Amino acid sequence: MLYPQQNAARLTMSLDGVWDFALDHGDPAAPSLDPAQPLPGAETAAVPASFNDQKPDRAWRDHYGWVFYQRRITLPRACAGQRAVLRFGAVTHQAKVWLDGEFIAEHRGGFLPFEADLTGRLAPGASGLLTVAADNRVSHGTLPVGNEPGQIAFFGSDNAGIPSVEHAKANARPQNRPNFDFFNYAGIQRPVTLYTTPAAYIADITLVPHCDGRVDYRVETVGEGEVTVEILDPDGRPAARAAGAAGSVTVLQPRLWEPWPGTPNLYTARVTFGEDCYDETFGIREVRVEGTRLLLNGRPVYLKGFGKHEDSPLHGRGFSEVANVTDLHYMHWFGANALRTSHYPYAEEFYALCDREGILVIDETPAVGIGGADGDPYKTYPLAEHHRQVLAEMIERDKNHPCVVMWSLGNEPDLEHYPQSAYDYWRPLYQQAHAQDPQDRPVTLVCCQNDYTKDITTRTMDVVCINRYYGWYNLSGDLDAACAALNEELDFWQAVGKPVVITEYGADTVNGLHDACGGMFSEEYQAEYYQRMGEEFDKRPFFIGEMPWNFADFATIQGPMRVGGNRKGLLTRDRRPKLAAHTLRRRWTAIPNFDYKK
Ligand code: GCB
Repeated sequence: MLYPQQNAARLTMSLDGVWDFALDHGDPAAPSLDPAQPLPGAETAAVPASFNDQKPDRAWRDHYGWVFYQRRITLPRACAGQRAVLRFGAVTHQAKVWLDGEFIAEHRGGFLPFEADLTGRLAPGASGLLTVAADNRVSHGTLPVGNEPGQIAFFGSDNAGIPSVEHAKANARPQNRPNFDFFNYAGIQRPVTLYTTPAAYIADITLVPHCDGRVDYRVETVGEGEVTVEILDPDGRPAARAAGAAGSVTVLQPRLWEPWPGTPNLYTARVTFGEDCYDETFGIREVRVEGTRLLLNGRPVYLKGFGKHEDSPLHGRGFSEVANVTDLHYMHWFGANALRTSHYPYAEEFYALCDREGILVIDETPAVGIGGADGDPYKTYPLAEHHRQVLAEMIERDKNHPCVVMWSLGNEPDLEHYPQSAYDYWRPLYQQAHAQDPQDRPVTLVCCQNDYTKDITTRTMDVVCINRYYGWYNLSGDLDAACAALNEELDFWQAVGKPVVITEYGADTVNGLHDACGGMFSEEYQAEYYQRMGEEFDKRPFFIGEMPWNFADFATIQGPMRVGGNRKGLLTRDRRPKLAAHTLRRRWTAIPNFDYKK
């Protein structure tokens, strides 16, 4: 799916701004306000953003079910003869859209884009009433997963004996019970755009670059016309040309895309088709796994970076370009080169930024929270089809980004209690990712701290990604014991013979809390924790990446272990470094991207 682009053939009109807004207090089974009428008692909400924090009111913050957004839109007369499309970057978690009361689109999954074709529905020069309903409910049938109403569930607490945030809310008023540790922000969280294309148009572009300069391409079109493709080099100079909807072009002396502080060289495929044109940016780079190494452009790369969230004050999970740019500049400050889009696909604009800033991305589906206290989730949760859909949509959306070097099928599902069921569920998703991705990137699944000897799924991934909290949720405060347990586990993975990345490890840290003895929650503990863990990672050649949890403090559901959210950030939520940020910065600025582990 192409990102909306303003160019010589296409017009983009932002619909972001202040919209009318109303909570729907009706039965959440279906939206109950009349989409053809002005919203009764409408308030205001900014788009894009999560609605939850935009008013100091528990009714907004803790709402359960549908909310409505509304505004008028106009298609300029200048768009006559063009195709007009309405595009939502993401509406969380489920959306229904009406124009003048006519139902025009719906979408499940709160972190991926969808469109509605307005051609013929909205005449050039006319305006209409656009109404969007968004449902924030999470359940066994959504990704991310929520606990069902009435069900007693303790998030994480039954999982290998790790105590975590308590979410037992059975028999309480209808409310979301997320089975995940981030605030269930919702609403129109990403940009809304009205864009045009010529009537015959370019529908999609697929690019598969190779380090020898060959670029395989495929252009999907609708209508009559001829396709041409011109490749522009990173300086904007013509580098190769081809005609036809599919084929190969070769760039001489290709300038490869490399992570920061190398040069993330970006080429452009300038595609024309009749009246239409589109510039797709790409990088020439290859990624593959060989033995216990992850090879980028044929060289063993070491991942230094973070598990993150889309989370910032005021915006909630809403798209914030300034937060994204600031975060990537902080990544450079840390000497980091990688991140995981924990625990959902991020806004498209973020990947474009990572392409440009040279950040390696593990791109994750919103499959978090599969498992709990109530039996085999793979037999009882109605998820498989939806999971296939979001994986397909994510790969479709992100397939051309050079920054994306791995797909993550999900985060911390139950892999231990029903090992065969788990394998049977995840295997087809692994195969789907490989079959669907034109660049055939490595595929992983991020596994929870568990009895790794029982888990038969993680070891079948291309890269083993482990979340481990030795020294925090277990062996709390005892870093000697934590290092010993980590080493015991690493012996196990060494025998498996795959590359291993630690995709989460960390310690909640209250900024400003100091302790001469380095007790838990203090800045000293966090700093010592990362120092000690790093020393252990360095002893293992197959250990090819470290991603502290988390880049910054972030909002969560309320719980006895969350003091104003999850405090494992290396930065505070308003992006100020804690003591350990300097520890990591010293470590990472001394670790090269390539050949750190041979
Ligand atoms: C995890 C989860 C992450 C949590 C983290 C924690 O394992 O993947 O979503 O936030 O632990 O801090 O408990």
